[in-house]
Amino acid sequence: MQMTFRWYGSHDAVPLQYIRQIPGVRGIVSALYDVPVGAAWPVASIAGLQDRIADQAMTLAVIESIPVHEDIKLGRPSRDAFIDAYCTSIARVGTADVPVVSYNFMPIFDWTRTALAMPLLDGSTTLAYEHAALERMDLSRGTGELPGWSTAYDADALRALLTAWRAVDGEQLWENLAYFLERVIPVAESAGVRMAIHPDDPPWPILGLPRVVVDASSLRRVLSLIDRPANGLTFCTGSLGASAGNDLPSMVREFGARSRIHFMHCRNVQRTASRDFHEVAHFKCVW
Ligand SMILES: [Mn+2]
Repeated sequence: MQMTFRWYGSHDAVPLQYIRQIPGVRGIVSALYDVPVGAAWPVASIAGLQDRIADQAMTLAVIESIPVHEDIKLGRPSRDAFIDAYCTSIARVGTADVPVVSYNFMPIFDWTRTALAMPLLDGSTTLAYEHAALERMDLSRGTGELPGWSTAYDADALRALLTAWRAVDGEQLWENLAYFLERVIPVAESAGVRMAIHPDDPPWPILGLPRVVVDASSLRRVLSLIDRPANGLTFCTGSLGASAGNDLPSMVREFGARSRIHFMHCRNVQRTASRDFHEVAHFKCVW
């Protein structure tokens, strides 16, 4: 196992030379943040990212993520061109010797929270999710109210997307994921790249949108879509741990024994109601 740390590129408040100081961390998790979703990643940009990381005596260990275009998730006819571009990115990442790519298959939004700076007793702040507060949000003017997504979609764009998603239920989303993996996994395999799907965060439907990668049986189903080593998991303890029904140790044993956990997110969450939680430190301090 290799310890890694996320770096959000040159605008990250934590520079690479600080990450280099964390004991045991020599691998960086990053992405190209200036490539539009759906476009193939330029070879020179991948190399440039690797060079910046190598300058600090670390390596680009995981790409998180190459985002999946909404047309692929919706199963629109235009998906084939976007899947071709995705495969080009995967092949180029493999040529650059980056071994793991994390991605997710969540409709419209990926991670969702209702507060980005909830104060904790020790003076720190944390991300929080309150399901009723999310469902109360007025998205008729776009994503302005949604923390972390305030500038993502204006009213027209969001309305069009929500309308398109009304025709796609959970089973159709599974079909669209299978279609994507059937084309991407063989390319990843021959490029030496392991794909690692991130579970849905939070692991339940939100805002009327389906979410299907949520528990042990759905992770099994993902792996069975294309039963190859290159089709694996990002085991996110924070996402999966938000659901009380998920027995994380048994899931790690099961999927670890199958060598299909290619990447882990080791976050901790405190559940405060069946669908409410906030992120907490790994070691609980009593003040
Ligand atoms: Mn995660």
